[in-house]
Amino acid sequence: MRFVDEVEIEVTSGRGGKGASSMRREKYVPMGGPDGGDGGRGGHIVFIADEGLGTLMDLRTRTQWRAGDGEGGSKRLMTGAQGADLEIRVPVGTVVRDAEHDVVLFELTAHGDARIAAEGGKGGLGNTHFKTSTNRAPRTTTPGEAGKTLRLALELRLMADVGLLGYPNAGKSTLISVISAARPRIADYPFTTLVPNLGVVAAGDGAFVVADIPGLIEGAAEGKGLGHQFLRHVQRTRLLWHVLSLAPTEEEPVAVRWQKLRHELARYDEELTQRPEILVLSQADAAEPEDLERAKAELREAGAGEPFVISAVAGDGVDPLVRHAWTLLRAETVDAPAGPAA
Ligand SMILES: Nc1nc2c(ncn2[C@@H]2O[C@H](COP(=O)(O)OP(=O)(O)OP(=O)(O)O)[C@@H](O)[C@H]2O)c(=O)[nH]1
Ligand SMILES: [Mg+2]
Repeated sequence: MRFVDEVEIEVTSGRGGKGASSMRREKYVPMGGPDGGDGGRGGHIVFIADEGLGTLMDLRTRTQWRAGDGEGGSKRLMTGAQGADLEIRVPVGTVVRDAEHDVVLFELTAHGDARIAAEGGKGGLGNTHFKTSTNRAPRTTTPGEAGKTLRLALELRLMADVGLLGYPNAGKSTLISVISAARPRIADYPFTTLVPNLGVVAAGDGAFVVADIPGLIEGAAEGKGLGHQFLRHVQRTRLLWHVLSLAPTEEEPVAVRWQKLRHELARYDEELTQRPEILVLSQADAAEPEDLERAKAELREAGAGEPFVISAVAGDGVDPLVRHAWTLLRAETVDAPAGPAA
């Protein structure tokens, strides 16, 4: 599965207006000479990065885009009006590719970045340009240049804000399935999730993206289980949710599992252990109250943070977890780390 949002559109820049053919006519000026103005240029197709947009979804409903045509020139050297540029707003991080020739044209990397994908055709020349010593009254003009039509593939690499970590069966996929529209496979055997899933979680007046990856086990660095290979998907996340199950079937104490998984993280990338981490005690409905208290005490003793306690199945504790993540992400107290693309 690729974490990209992709859409193909066709754009056409505006045609240039044609040059005018006109002779100056004024009282007492018998041979006024040519005064036909140039045509206006056609409108450009412009892409603008807008941080208010998170996906390319809006572009799916419209596949043809046209900028305005330039107007023809007129007498008295009047240049025709420019065709209106067409602005297409896209999320920051959108890569624009010429789909026909499969070349990247540009990438919009910051809010407000604007790039022209297709220039409008040049306006034609009015007859004034063709005046020579031997031809003082030319009628020649040129038409405006045609607009350009391009097939463009827009690509946006979705970046997850939150990375889900945990042992197999911790309940990661169940959690993402109750907070987003993602429908990953869920089952009571380890390694149900074989490829990462992304879920978009609505929160407050916005949304954030959560990446669910296959469970990790001790020895992942040596390739045990599915190994580390999917951790690269959480490298660019800003926040980690470390999910620890309270189910009585877990053999090891919660704090031991916490430490082992942190150790595996460090072996993959030390920097990941510095990432803000939210502990999530899951499957609380399956635990006795004293087991929950013991788990919390263990984590405290091990120096872990205060956990959020949830039951994804019952829906308990999930909203506060989502709200908390949103507050952190929103406040940008957690910075986007640099790192290889997820
Ligand atoms: N009782 C209870 N069971 C849960 C809860 N959340 C998940 N489970 C069960 O735990 C098992 C594992 O859930 P998954 O969501 O597949 O776990 P995972 O962490 O994605 O597992 P892997 O993909 O194998 O790493 C399933 O049988 C779920 O039904 C919960 O809140 N309460
Ligand atoms: Mg799973």
